[in-house]
Amino acid sequence: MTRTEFDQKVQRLSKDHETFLSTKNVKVERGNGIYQRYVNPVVTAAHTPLFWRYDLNYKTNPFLMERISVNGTFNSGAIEHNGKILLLVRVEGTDRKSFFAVAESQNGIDNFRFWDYPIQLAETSDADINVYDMRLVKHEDGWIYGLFCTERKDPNVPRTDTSSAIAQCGIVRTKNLLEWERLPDLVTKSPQQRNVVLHPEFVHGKYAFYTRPQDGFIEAGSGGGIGWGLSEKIENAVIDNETIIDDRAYHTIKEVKNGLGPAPIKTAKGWLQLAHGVRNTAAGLRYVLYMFLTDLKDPTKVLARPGGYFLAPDGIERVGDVSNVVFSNGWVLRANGEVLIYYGSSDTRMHVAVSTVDQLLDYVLHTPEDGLRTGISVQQRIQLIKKNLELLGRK
Ligand code: M1P
Repeated sequence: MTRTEFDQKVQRLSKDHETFLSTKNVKVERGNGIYQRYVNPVVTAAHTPLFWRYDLNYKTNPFLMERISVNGTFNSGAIEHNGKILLLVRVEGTDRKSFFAVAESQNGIDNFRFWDYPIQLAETSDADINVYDMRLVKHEDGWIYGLFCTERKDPNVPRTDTSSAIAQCGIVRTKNLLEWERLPDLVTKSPQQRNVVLHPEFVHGKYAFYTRPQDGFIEAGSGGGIGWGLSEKIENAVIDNETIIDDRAYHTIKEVKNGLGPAPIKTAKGWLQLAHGVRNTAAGLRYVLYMFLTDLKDPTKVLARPGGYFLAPDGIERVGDVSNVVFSNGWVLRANGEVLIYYGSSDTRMHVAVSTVDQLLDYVLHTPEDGLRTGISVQQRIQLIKKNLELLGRK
């Protein structure tokens, strides 16, 4: 490639990238009345800046190759900050390492653009091998916290086992999303912790955490379920007692495991909770999202548990690096009551679904609970059919 051809190709790449970033997102035509999906993913690997991937110098990259490619952009924390919607994206390189980077949009639906630099996370004395799935929460103590999974190789397995890892909860805090202070990792009695979320308010004057204790890195074992624990401090957070507030259960959408999504949203009727549930199938694990409502004063008390899934992989969402997965660790409540629900699909890309607090409360309060057996499911449906047929003048 000549210098001129190189320059022309860079110009073309930049122009195409700009066109791609400014593409307007449109609503999926038919919805389910609970939320509104959008046609395009909101953040993909192709949204990352060209200068993150290409060496743009003709002398050192005469073939204009992508030098350090990006594999996926998914499982993002979310926050409204200074009137903008910010996603704290899990960006994964082709080397399998994830890192965090902020992508910003005015409306939260399209036009997400990454800030120039990813976050340079400080390490503890035990360096993270991989980090992912940050939950952002504005706590009533005035800080914005980021709780994420930090993964390190399990030192207690035979040398030949090159896969076993230990997952724990890392904690950072910031006021501006630019400078981050790393705090010591959360200490609990569980050998594995993923999907840890900080409750936005003090409970009994303490920091309150949603946890997900597990025996193994993949297998819940004797652990599992969404747990809850209190810590006196956040600077050296320790949970002595963990209780399970939402367990996994046989023949449900959370048969194998579950975990809380983003920090809950406070409403007049309780804390709206979004979580993921996992079951095993012949095609592998299937991850779906589900919701429940907890008591305002006692967030460990579940007030409503709609049965079944709230959102499952659909269309393109079904396919990716880890197929048949939807996972959410970020949502934003806007001043007008709108809720922007961000979810990653198949560990590859980010999407948005839009709802309102009123719709979500209606959903959690009026969807029948899982009766845990077919007979009850049929009765629930027959009740609905009868009511409707009476309304339609048919018996
Ligand atoms: O690959 C699916 C998901 O697996 C993990 O979730 P969980 O801890 O509930 O099994 C996480 O690694 C998550 O990032 C990933 O999307």
